[in-house]
Amino acid sequence: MAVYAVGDLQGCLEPLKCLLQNVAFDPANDRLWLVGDLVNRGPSSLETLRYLYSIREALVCVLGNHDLHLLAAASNVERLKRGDTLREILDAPDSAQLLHWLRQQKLVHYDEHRNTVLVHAGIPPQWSVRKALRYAGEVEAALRDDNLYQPFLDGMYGNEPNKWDKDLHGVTRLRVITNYFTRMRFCTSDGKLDLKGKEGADTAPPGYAPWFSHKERKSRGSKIIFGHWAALEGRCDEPDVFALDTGCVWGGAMTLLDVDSGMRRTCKCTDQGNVQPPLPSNAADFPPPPGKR
Ligand SMILES: [Mn+2]
Repeated sequence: MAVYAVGDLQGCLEPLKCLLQNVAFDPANDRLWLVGDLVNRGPSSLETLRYLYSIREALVCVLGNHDLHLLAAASNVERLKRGDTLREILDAPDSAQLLHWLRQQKLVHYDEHRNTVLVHAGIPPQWSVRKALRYAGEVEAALRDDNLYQPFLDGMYGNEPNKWDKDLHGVTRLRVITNYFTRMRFCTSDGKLDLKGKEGADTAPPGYAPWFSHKERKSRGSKIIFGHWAALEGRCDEPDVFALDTGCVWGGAMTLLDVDSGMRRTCKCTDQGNVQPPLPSNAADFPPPPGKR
């Protein structure tokens, strides 16, 4: 059994299929871990979700901000924004089934045997993996609970409070937890969030740093696989932290990581929505072919 992790799909189904074909992925034996942002902005959000549902027994998914945005839009908490490609999901005859499945997914997954964490944005420096799992569980329970679901979505949006406090309660508490796991890039060493910056790791505001680079980070010692931060272009200086969002939907590539060997592969969206032929395993190190950028 092989375990593969793939970066943000954002409704790009063809490069995902290219990658899975490339490694001869077998849903009956292998496992596919997804870092979230399964849908939105890309050309095939509905077909992506349907495909994932069809292989759901082989998947481990964590939710990203775009997945939560879809749930919020479906519950009339948020309107669709310009550039969103979620309408086709909301209008689909199997919408309820797909959204119900999405609600059952986690915010943080931990593989004990591999000592490896899967999360969309990251783990804040002040939390151990154990604590992160406990707090993620609070949001996961709210997503699954018919009584808590709507109040959670109603209160989910907002940048405040910008820092964790264990005495927070209700939807305010769930909002901070959700922001850490699905939106964080820069924060202070004690977990104060800056949710504005989206550029590269060297663009942190004074006093802030990428969540993974704080010396005091309590999740050190475990491997962490994450997405969300396309401006990193898949690069992260921390040896046990794996950045997988390589901006497929923005004209970059989709990245697959063999979790046990560390081997990476990429497939790229082309302008026609087609896919390049399979690339060698170290393809991320090769420059793009002429005329593709
Ligand atoms: Mn994201």
